[in-house]
Amino acid sequence: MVKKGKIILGVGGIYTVYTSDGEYLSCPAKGSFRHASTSPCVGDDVTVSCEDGNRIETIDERRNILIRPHVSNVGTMFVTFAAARPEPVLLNTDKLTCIAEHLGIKPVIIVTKADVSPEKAEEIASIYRAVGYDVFVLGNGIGSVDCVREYVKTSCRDGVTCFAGASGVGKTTLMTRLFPNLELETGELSRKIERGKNTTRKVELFPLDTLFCDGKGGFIADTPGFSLLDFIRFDFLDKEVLPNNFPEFGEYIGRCRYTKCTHLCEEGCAVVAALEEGKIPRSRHDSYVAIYGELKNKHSWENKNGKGI
Ligand SMILES: Nc1nc2c(ncn2[C@@H]2O[C@H](COP(=O)(O)OP(=O)(O)OP(=O)(O)O)[C@@H](O)[C@H]2O)c(=O)[nH]1
Ligand SMILES: [Mg+2]
Ligand SMILES: [Zn+2]
Repeated sequence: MVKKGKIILGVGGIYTVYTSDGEYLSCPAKGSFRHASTSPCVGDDVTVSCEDGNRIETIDERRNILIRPHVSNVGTMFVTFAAARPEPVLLNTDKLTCIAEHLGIKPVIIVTKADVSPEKAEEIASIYRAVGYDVFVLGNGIGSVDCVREYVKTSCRDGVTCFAGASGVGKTTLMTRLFPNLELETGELSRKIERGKNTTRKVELFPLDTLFCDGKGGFIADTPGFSLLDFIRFDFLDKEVLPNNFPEFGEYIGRCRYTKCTHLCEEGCAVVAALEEGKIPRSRHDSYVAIYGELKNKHSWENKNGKGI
């Protein structure tokens, strides 16, 4: 007999699979995955054979896969950053939205710790509202966690919704406020360097039909934050397609004087003109220029290696 399900956790080669009948199976994967180019990942839809003990036999084709957080079949990414403590780095946020756009994932912006710096929180939120993204501003006593829960319940039922953001921004705190029964561990910031301490150490998916008791599918994942220092690799994209991952450039691309316009600073560039007229947020174009520079400097052999962060 075989069962279909989704990998929701993997620890030391043992995977927890949530089956289509709402059962949790704990099982290893068949040995041959060790030699194959594809090995099981949290988020994978799999077949488990149930003769002589449970074993993952096959992995369905993935819709996408992220390297960090390491999770597949993502439908929505909650790009999370704090208004302060740790200080927001918009370039990293924009790298995340780019990665999401490139992989067909819907980015949703979550600004946390608005209580610490309300003006900064609003300033940043307005940038991403201008891009056209859904934005939530939250903090102790600010914003509504109920609205986020309702959003998850109604708009995040297709695939996996995962948090992504630096350590210490408050991803687990928000997960716990959304779903108090989960009892997840949160951590203080390091007092000296005001960075998170990587409190969350694994990606674990929670089935939304168990959280909302409505049988409508979808999963949500808390994830380990990355430290700002190791968030550098960004080499899986070609610079030619980079503008497509900035949706607010969309209506201007194609209106530039030169067909090969890079939209960095050329004469007659419609994107740069829109920037100067205040129609494109400056920080977003700054990120575009910075990411373009990184992609230009990479060696061509590097860019086909991976698809994630
Ligand atoms: N003032 C304030 N503090 C917050 C808020 N959200 C989270 N914190 C605090 O920020 C610290 C880090 O929160 P976590 O939820 O553990 O952060 P995380 O993003 O899960 O961090 P990692 O698991 O390391 O990736 C904790 O001390 C939280 O209490 C907020 O909205 N306002
Ligand atoms: Mg955490
Ligand atoms: Zn241009």
